[in-house]
Amino acid sequence: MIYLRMKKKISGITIECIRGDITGQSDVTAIVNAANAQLRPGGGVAGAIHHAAGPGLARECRPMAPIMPGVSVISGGHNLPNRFVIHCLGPVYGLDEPSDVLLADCYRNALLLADENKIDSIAFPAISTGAFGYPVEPAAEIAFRTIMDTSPLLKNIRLIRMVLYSQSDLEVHEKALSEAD
Ligand code: AR6
Repeated sequence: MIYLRMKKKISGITIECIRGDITGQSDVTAIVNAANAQLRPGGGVAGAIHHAAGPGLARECRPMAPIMPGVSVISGGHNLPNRFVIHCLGPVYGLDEPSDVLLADCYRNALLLADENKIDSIAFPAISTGAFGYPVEPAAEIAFRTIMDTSPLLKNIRLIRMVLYSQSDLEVHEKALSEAD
């Protein structure tokens, strides 16, 4: 089967979706962590990132915690193949309100922080759609709408990748990306 990677270009920035593991994105400068407020390892994406990065990541993050929903902070990549990790606290669906605004804040703040740090390429997981319970369809629409709206402000980022863990999440995101403008 020939697999075509879903891509779109806006303001000179390539936006794409792939199926994969966020810790396996060795060709991007920064990966985004779907963090907890304490910036501790935890499960899901955060567990995988801290496991791959090693204990130095949690040590570096400790003084920056706690963070509020929608906020992003930056650290080094430690043993990851990426130079930086941007840690975002997504909203817990139905608890941190307004969830849609807070989820959009995550994507916007992560992109602006990356751009300030002269990062050229960044990979995101589907923030809040795991343990935090955000339904994947609206989360995908918010992610791409915010990425599209923020892209014209970015001076350094040239690649934005969404990394989806399951085939069904990939399909939902491909549809949302094709419909976003
Ligand atoms: N690579 C890419 N995507 C992944 C990976 C991976 N290695 N592992 C899971 N996903 P979650 P949240 C998908 O729960 O909802 C943690 O315990 C997963 O299928 O990691 O923001 C933290 O400590 C889902 O679609 O993040 C926090 O307490 C998406 O990534 C809390 O969970 C996000 O799932 C954060 O919850």
